[in-house]
Amino acid sequence: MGAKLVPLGVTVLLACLGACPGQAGDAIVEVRIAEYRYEPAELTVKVGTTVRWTNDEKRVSHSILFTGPGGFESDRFFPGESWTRTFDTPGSYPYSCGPHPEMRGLIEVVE
Ligand SMILES: [Cu+2]
Repeated sequence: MGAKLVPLGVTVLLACLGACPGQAGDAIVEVRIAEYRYEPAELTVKVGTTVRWTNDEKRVSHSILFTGPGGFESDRFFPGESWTRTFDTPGSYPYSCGPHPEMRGLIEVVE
């Protein structure tokens, strides 16, 4: 019995190493940052989702500055680096970039 369950668990784990869009909880959704833009700029995710922003620029650093209530700014992160946040509460999370306020994004977190 147990011998049959283990391979299934391994298969599920491998399948979700990247992103598991549309799956509730424990998923990672990627946002790429390039040419002073967040791509995608707007995302809707389920509660429990982790969003990972990756800096794909050549030389400029960026941050994620949440501008809503209780907002805060991430550390600046450089090309090749990433920053993650897990969203455990439904709501609307607008953000911009600390050093580049013209960069805008939005995470909508739903049940
Ligand atoms: Cu920036």
